Amino acid sequence: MDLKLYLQTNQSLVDKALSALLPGPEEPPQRLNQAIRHSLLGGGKRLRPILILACADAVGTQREQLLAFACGMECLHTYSLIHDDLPAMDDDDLRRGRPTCHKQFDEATAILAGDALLTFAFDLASRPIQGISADTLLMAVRQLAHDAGIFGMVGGQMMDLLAEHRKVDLGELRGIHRLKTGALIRCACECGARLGGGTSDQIETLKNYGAAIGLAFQITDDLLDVTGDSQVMGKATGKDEINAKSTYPSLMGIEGARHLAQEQINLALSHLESFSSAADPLRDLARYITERTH
Ligand code: GRG
Repeated sequence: MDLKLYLQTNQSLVDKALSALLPGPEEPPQRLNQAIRHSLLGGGKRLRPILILACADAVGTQREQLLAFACGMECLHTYSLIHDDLPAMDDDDLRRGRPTCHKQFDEATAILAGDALLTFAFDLASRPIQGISADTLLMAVRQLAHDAGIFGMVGGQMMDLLAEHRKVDLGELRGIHRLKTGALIRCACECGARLGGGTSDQIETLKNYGAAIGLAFQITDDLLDVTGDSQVMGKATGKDEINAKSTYPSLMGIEGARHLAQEQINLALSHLESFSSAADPLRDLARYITERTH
């Protein structure tokens, strides 16, 4: 399988759907809609929506039906990036190779763009899906709310902020990232499998696959902050060291962190053993997680 082509095709599928689902840039309030489009349509790997589609494919469904839900997941992810970039949090100037939302517009607009994307995410995620019962859809929407909020990403972000300028051990670091980064990636896999009509065994297995790649993704993110090229990544690098942040490379060394990431990829691949070649994109995506350069 040509993963580059697979990613390009699916990124463009998600990009087109997002652009069509969002209010246009000239629709009022124009400033809000332009800020949303600036952040949402300005690049991004679209990993989470692609995982939703790939997990649905692995259990066998009409993936087009899941596009609105997948776009909702990307809206939610983008809201988290906009808010994370604000001066009160990471205070970043560059995201996805463009000025961050508050730099391009202003802080109030960026806060509102994030809020609007968070709520629009649930508008999109709760749209009816042909062949999927309202109960099943409700379970997926509830999962998304759970993993995005107190018990997932937002909770993890709070723990991460509280851990700044203090050395944390590997156990605590893993706990933080299981929520901050891992919850949404795991949720994408679980929801893709559920809305794709998977059996409860398949849903559980793909959730475990998601947990493993989620950890590998965060470790790679930490590694890229040390070894990555800010030009290629479209954002600042070297920030963890400046902020004296505990990361996988700072706690285990670069080689130790690479080894742990590889272990998680192997674990993820082992979760796919019972799946047919329909899960090949998931196998390639797992490998891509640690090989990516941005
Ligand atoms: C502000 C509620 C709130 C949460 C923020 C996701 C997050 C929590 C912060 C982002 C900071 C960060 C660098 C986290 C590490 C992993 C991560 C989520 C990276 C960005 O995701 P990618 O690489 O980004 O999928 P693209 O731009 O490709 O979508």
